[in-house]
Amino acid sequence: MTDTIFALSTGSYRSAIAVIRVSGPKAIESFRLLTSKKNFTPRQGMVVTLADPVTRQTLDFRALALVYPGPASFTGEDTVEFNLHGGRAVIEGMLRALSQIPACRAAEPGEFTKRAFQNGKLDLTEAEAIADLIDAETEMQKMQAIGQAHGALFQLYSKWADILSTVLAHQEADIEFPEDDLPGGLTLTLKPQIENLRREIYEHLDDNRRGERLRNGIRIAIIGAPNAGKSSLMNALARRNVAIVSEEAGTTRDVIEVHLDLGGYPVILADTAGLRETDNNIEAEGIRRAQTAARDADLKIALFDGTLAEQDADTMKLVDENTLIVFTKSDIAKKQTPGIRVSSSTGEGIDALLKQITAAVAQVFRSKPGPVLTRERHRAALTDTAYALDRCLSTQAPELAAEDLRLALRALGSITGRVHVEDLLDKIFRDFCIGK
Ligand SMILES: Nc1nc2c(ncn2[C@@H]2O[C@H](COP(=O)(O)OP(=O)(O)O)[C@@H](O)[C@H]2O)c(=O)[nH]1
Ligand SMILES: [Mg+2]
Repeated sequence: MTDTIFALSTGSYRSAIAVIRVSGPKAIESFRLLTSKKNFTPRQGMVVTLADPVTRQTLDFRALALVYPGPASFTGEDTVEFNLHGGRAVIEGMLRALSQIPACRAAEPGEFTKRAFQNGKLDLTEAEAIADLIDAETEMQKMQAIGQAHGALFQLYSKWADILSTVLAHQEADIEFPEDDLPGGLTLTLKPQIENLRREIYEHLDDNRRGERLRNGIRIAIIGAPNAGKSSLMNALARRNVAIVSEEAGTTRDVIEVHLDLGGYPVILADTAGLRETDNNIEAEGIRRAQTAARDADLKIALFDGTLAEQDADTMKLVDENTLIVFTKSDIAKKQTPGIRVSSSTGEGIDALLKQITAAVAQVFRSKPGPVLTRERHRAALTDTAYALDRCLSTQAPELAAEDLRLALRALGSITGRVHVEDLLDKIFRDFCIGK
């Protein structure tokens, strides 16, 4: 018999309300024990006084309890939600009382959602989307998570799995009842479907990793010579003093990062050590880190000191098509420079620069419509699927073609956790009238 699990579902201690959720075969009994009520109205808030079943001590007064009998609950099991007063002692007392009910224990991280998956309430991509929604810090992260939670990926992958399983069924039938001596491998009439599917998968994979980048944040590195004004610009963009500013060259050594929300996109902005030749070991390590940050960045902001006649050659070497070129210290620069001019001292050009950065970031995500894969896990499984289809299309043996289709289905099914090849074959052959 499964354990009954419970956990505090709301955030940290001390809030107006705290929600404790209980799920499993003993959930309804826990409601009865703690409230001394015999009856309940399903899915309707009930005002209750909670008392420790053993000591009869009051745990909370005028709490709210909701009972969701399974399977019509999030986990699919009997579930009870207690809305308590959010004080530390109330919560601790309640958790202790629950832990003393036999076969009840504290839930492990993610265990409610795991049970929802195991009971067929959602697929793995939807479960991952719930985690992403809870972690979402910006609007676009939220929208991506909601799209996935609504089953955007699940529907796409299920559609592909249906195509694959139908083709596989026909291939199996052709092996069982071969028609004359047609060429080997995948049956000719089935080929176009697999070629289309394979193309769709490769197009879906060719997405500039934007789903993963949106989950993890877009990396932007500020690079430039010592004293170009990198740390000053970082502080101006972040609107707070995160990096030390000094006229002493070589002040910044570690890569300093701030998280920004630009137009709903999550951005990790990194200030780096100035690029130059140095004998100082610590500074040299800082410069190595700056170069790594520049290499890993989705976008670079290359700073040139607007008061200098020459543009720094080390910085110039790192400029590519994903680089914004910015001239600093416009308040004291005499020379008229082309491109973006900013002053971190007066704030001139900072808003314009922010707009340009936001536009460049939005550009990264501009793309064809349709659901986006959001995890390396999805990418790896889809790559396996596509490779299996490559092999399926090139083999000369019908049995090997069928085996490759089966491998493709299995890889695809591992993304949603829903498709099991054997179940599918059973299902398909049941309405296939093969015993004719
Ligand atoms: N007048 C003026 N001075 C600036 C500006 N930005 C930076 N500085 C000065 O330039 C020096 C180097 O700045 P810092 O931000 O530490 O440069 P970093 O080495 O590239 O990080 C400091 O003395 C700053 O006060 C600016 O926009 N205008
Ligand atoms: Mg600096």
